[in-house]
Amino acid sequence: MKSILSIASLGCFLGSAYAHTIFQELWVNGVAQGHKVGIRVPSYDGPIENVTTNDLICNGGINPYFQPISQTIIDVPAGAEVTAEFHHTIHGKNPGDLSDPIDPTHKGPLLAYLAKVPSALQTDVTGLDWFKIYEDGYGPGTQWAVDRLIANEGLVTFTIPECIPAGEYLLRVELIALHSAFSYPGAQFYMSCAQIRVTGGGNAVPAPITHFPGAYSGTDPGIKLSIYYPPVTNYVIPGPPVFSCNGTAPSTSSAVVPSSPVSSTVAPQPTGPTVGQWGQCGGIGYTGPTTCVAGTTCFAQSDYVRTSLFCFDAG
Ligand SMILES: *[C@@H]1O[C@H](CO)[C@@H](O)[C@H](O)[C@H]1NC(C)=O
Ligand SMILES: *[C@@H]1O[C@H](CO)[C@@H](O)[C@H](O)[C@H]1NC(C)=O
Ligand SMILES: [Cu+2]
Repeated sequence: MKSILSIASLGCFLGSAYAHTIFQELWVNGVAQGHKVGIRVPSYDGPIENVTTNDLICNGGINPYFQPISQTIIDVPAGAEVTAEFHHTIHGKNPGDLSDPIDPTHKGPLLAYLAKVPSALQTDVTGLDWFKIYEDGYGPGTQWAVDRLIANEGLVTFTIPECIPAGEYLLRVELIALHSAFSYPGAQFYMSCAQIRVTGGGNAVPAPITHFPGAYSGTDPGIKLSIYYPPVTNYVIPGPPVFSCNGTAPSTSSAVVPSSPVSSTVAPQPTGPTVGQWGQCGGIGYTGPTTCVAGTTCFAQSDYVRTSLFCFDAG
């Protein structure tokens, strides 16, 4: 029960309840469009964890939409810079909340997709043709996209391609938290869809097209992985490559997937001390041993205990 005491010492974090996040405001060329305006925001900040459910499209299923759903469509000139603003709860920025915009353990990538729609206000979001317009994963160094989001106080900025046809679109901005992604389900998907009207534009046919659900699988290397051990060296962002008006450019993160030569020799075993069951094996500021004793896995047991990792039973 010693482990319980060490967990209890994290009490200052336990009080912040769930440490999730919501994309809840859109900026266009540096101008904020209003809190919850033009975005289908869930009223609860919990994650979607099932990659085959329709809730993965625009949220709002198990996390019912804030009511009334905004009937605003945000005008966005093609080629504009847009900024998605994330916060821990639907109530917006809270500088006193250590988990705003998201708890720092919730490391992972940020992605954005567009789908052209007859009406950005249509309620049915199934069966749409999505293309990816932005992704940010891991690196340089050990920085995740989420680390950059936190440093930017919840803001992530990217460009709406200047060549896409004018018209109404849903803009799906997504954060994937990987702190529990060592098994599936485990990765946490946080997304909202903004309702936009692209003006100007061109006549490009965006590609490749993907679908939600369908874009992700529970076995994708970017969805089922341990981000703690072995250290991540080459994170593969899930989903298709990013569409670019210059032609589809390979993602910087996924371009260098090693063709892992299979060796018949036994993989080198990590050296150094082994952490016993329930022992601490990682977390913010932790510098001790990270190898768990056989039969246990290093992870944060729940969102209540997010800032330290312990060797829990692998099963
Ligand atoms: C995931 O969603 C699909 C589609 O709604 C459903 O059939 C399946 O049971 C869900 N899986 C879990 C583990 O909830
Ligand atoms: C596309 O072209 C623009 C303008 O030349 C350039 O700034 C941008 O970096 C290019 N993007 C890619 C992905 O090659
Ligand atoms: Cu969370």
